[in-house]
Amino acid sequence: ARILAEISRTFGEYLLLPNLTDERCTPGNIDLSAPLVRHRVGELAPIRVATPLVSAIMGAVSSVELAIALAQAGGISFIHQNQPISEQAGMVAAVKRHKAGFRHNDVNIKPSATLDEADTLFKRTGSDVIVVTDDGNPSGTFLGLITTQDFNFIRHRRDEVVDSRMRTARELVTGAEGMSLAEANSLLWDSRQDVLPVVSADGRVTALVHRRDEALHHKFSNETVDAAKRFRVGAGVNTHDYLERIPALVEAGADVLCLDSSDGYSVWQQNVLAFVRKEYGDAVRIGAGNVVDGRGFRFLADAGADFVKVGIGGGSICITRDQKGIGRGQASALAEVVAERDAYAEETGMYVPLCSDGGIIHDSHMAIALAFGADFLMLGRYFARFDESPTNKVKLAGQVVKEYWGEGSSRARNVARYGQGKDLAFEEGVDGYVPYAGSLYDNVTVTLAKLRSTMISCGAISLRQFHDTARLVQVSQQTFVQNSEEVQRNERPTVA
Ligand code: MZP
Repeated sequence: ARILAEISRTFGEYLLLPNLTDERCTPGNIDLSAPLVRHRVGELAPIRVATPLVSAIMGAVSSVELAIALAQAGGISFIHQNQPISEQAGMVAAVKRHKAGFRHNDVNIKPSATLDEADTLFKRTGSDVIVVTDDGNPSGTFLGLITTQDFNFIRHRRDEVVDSRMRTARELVTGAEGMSLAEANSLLWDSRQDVLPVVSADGRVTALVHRRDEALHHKFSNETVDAAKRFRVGAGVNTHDYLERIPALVEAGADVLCLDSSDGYSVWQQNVLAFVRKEYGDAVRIGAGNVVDGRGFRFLADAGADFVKVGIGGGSICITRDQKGIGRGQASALAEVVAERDAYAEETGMYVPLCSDGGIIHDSHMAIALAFGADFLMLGRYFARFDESPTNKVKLAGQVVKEYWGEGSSRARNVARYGQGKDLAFEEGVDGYVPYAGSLYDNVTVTLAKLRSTMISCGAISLRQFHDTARLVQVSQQTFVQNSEEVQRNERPTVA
């Protein structure tokens, strides 16, 4: 064996140093969009995400509900492949059936309604926005909008009627069909509104563009506002049944696929990538992985992977390092693969984005991973804590928690990912609980605010700039041990 001169390091071992913060560095100016798939250097990727977060290809994480919520927040989910093809395709189709345009028909109110009535309507519909029309019917003339945000602001004046509030919204918001998403984007920013109504010539609201929907397309898009826009969703595939699974997922409308394996440096992945290119050319996009070094990256990039996923053994539920002795600290893995991605781009003119997968314990680790050069992040534990994840919420020792298990646990028995032959001879994942944290949208909003704030301190207004200019230092062993103990107590999944 050859012993490499490296100490394998993880995210918690690094801190960022501030760079000069200048006038450009305001939260509204921070662009968190990222390329999802390969593209020529200097061009824009054909698929981008407005938010650099994707949810893990795991049964305990990526449900239909979570996929919709994450798409609204500007990221993308990957529906897991450890289930019959028809069921996975059904989940993909269920996400695609939902319209990104907001349904407004059941959330109308008259200007003479009281704020109490508006509150009841918000609660009953779970909606973030109420359309005010002259007669309270969807067919009535559009007068204004109230958002939950406005409502929270005026909550202490409950005896007032809707009228006084919605006038502000009416002044600030205008919209029309045929407006480009770039125009919608600037209007949303300029008006500081979360919602833009699309109004037909006769004054009726035909759709609403929510800031969250808009985030899907971001300012690069030339598309026009369209009430029937579909949410984006990804899907995991494996190297066993891909001849049947891939066509079914493509048919169901999956926007992007990803090979799901703990070790992607294999001819099996090369075969699948070759199949996709031969069968679909560039019409079907597929990521591959996972790898932890430059060799693995180059192999998959050469084989045609649209993005490459980095990480072995760093997942919060993962025991691969204990069971098999394989893995690498996520920070060290990223550092090497990032250097290889950049060298590859230089040599070939082709930029193959990197996804850092697993091991994000604190929100600050997201900033560290992106500073290291990851294009976007795959998260399991983070999303498993939210209402939208598919698992049970239970009370454990007085604390509300949600179930979370690894794909290599005996509960999941993901044989395509972890099996030896036809079965799972030993476990590579644990079955446990994570602290319940509430809704995805609320949590992602806070997480992104932190990320923007970090980038402001580091003087970067885009992720590309953050990659290029971030400066990282290593913390002392003592600090690291202290942090790890805290993390162990509060953040790691509790094993059942
Ligand atoms: P985390 O966000 O919970 O730290 O890590 C999620 C990642 O862990 C997944 O995207 C996947 O790569 C990996 N994973 C999933 N199941 C297992 C396992 O059972 C695992 N060992 O390591």
